Amino acid sequence: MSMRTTTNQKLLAWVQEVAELTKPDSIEWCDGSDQEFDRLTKLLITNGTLIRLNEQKRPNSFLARSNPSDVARAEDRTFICSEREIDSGPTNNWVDPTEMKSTLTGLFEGSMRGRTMYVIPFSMGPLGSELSQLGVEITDSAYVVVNMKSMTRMGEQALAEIEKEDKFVKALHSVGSPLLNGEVDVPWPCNDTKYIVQFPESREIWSFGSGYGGNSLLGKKCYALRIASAIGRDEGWLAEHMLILKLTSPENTVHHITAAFPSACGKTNLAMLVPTLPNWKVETIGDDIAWMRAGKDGKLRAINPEAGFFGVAPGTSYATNPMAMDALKKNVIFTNVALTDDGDIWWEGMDGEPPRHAIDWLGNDWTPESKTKAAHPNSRFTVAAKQAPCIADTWEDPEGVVIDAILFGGRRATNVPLVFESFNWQHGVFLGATVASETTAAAEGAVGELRRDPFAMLPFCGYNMAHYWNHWLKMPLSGVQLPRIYQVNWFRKGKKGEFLWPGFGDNSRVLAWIIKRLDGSVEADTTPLGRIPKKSDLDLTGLEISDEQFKELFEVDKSSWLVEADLTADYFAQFGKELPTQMETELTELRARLT
Ligand code: TSX
Ligand code: MN
Repeated sequence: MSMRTTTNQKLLAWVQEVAELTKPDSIEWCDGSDQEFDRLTKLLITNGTLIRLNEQKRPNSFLARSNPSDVARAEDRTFICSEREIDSGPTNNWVDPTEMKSTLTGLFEGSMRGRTMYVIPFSMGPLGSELSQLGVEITDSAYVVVNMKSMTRMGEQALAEIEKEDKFVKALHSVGSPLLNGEVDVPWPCNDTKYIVQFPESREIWSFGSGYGGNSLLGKKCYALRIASAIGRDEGWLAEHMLILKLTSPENTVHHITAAFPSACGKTNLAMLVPTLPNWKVETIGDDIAWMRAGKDGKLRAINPEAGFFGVAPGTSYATNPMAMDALKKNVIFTNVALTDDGDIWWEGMDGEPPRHAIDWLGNDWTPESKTKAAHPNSRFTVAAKQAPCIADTWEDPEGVVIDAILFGGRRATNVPLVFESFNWQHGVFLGATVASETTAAAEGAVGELRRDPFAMLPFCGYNMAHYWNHWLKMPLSGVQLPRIYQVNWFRKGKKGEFLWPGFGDNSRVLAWIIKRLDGSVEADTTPLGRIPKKSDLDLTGLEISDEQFKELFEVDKSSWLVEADLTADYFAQFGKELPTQMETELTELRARLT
């Protein structure tokens, strides 16, 4: 066990302050070593939190089953506590920071009794990179510690950086389940009262009551998106909910693309794409978050602040994402997937036949005849990015990679073409601001309704969404060389409800067209929405896509787009006078192009 503490007075004082408030039995400073990981996984197995998987089939891998009430991020319990309510904005929950601190102090009072308090120094981004940011998570969950080892650069070296820089984000987490009077622990401690709170001005995170994912691995959504977006606003850079991929053409030209998609659009699949176009190659820089700023060369450069993938398991297969499947062969923590009789894991959508029998995510017997799902739909894998065979050798470049194009996409059965190019930066920002998915199940609201997810940042923007759009609109003023912006839609359907585009590896055809546009080697056709490919420029070799199908894929129905423009006006209205006038201008110009 590491006995090191720190020479950093700020950190030492904060750890002491938190310990006095939360009253843990003991304090451990995490060093991020393999020995620490082994010790904590053994402890978690003893406690029933983790099950060790079959060492032959899935070496050094584990299954956790959460409390059934703690299976996802808690958006209605997520708060942006800025000093002024207007700086949180209409799409975030807001409480006055002083009031919230007082509520949280009450909840954290004695919340770690009977538990160990872990101090996790971490770096978001490669250690020592000028684009990276430091943090310390204090948590009473050993499950959080072992997940943070894959998801961030944590431990000894991060602590050394913190001591050098004397600057870090304070991220405090408690499952909110003290063990009083020698009470025995449960496998997944949590609390029905949950608070996921960001203080953007003081750059602090307080999370209470949940052990799951983005609620508890505070480097990810809370820091790398909510807090970092506020830092980026103040410092002139971008913290985005975007994958980063490296694309190499048959001629060996290299481009980098970032892409923002709402959930359930297959972001990780795109980040790890295996192109069907011969001799094209996609390599992964990141699958979820991009931090972007002007490099010394004046180009927009991006890093992936994370060190691992926390991916949705169901639907991941050799058919949809072979690279992810190969990354998951060893050293994985699975949460809420099914356990097979041979000590391996299974989830819906995996290749081949379902197992004849399994233990489902609730710990109950399951067979293919069961009416329930074996794996929770939001079940996850946690794995180090370096294990993916498709990881780019430049993924940890401290300078970041030059971004050539930005993609926005949603899940749209209607209206939105397979791909189109924005006319300019401002128009591209309008595309990002209006991104939506069409609801597909009654549970999501009326079927076919537009659910807006601007920049895929709706639950992740640490300040007023309208101010965030303004921040994007101001980017050209910095003089940075900006990428072109595209909208894509893999999900358009034909009249019979069939997908018009094969998607997956064939999306490389769309990426290849984008590269031709960037190189200036092809003209495009202009529509009211933006610029679309000429049929001869989109490489459809080997696909059976008729002229009729192509037309349907790219059709712009003016009357339904005028209806959509009205919906956009309604959606913009909630931002009141904070809405940048450029967004009004773009909507007016769209309507003019449609009439
Ligand atoms: O991830 C997806 N991508 C991006 C891949 C790089 N999915 C899965 C979304 C849920 C996470 C897709 N689903 C994509 C896609 O491009 N496209 C579709 C829709 C689709 C589904 C199945 C088929 C075609 C399209 N075809 C057959 O089933 C044979
Ligand atoms: Mn995400």
